[in-house]
Amino acid sequence: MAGEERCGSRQRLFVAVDLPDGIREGLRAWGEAELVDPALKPVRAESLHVTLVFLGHRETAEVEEIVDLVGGLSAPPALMKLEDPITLPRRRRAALFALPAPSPATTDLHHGVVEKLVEAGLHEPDGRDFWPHVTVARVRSEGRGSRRPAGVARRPGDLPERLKEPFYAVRLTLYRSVLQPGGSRYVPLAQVELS
Ligand code: 2AM
Repeated sequence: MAGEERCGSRQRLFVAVDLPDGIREGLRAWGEAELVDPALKPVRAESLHVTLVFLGHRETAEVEEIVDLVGGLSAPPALMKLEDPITLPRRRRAALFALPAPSPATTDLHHGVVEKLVEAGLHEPDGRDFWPHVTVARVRSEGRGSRRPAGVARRPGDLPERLKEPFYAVRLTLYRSVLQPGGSRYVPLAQVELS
């Protein structure tokens, strides 16, 4: 994905809420059946997450401070649920497929983490509303010099009811995004259990 690579010595960071293993496994099985259109690049099961705060590219000294701050956070488990896939952007050709993940607890957690990062001078919010979601696939570009997303003929079907039951997210992780052949890998730099 564009912009995933390291910029000089800087690292691309984000804080995420991890999904329980059972949910990731369910989404992997659903994705194997539904994210099959050749235009789709499914997100690997181990990389599925809800982005809590996107931090962009950061210098090494800042990365250390962010690791310390995130490692010292505490919060209760966040109740959330997943909804059927939607496409973004809404009015143009789909560039990604995501599962909305409505969760007041995760929204509270987002505001709390943002506040702590801002207080520490480690983050400037972009002013956009927080929208909890799980990106399950991105769409390849049409190719031949065009960056427009390719058309998706076989759109993913709905989630099974089992995957729409509420569940608790139990971990918060600071990730570094590293571009590798075959897609970005997310390397955990700090992790806290929500308890
Ligand atoms: P997405 O799931 O909506 O694509 C790592 O790239 C994570 O950071 C992804 O989950 C991605 O969210 C999120 N991300 C990437 N660029 C972002 C941006 N400019 N603003 C907010 N989140 C971003």
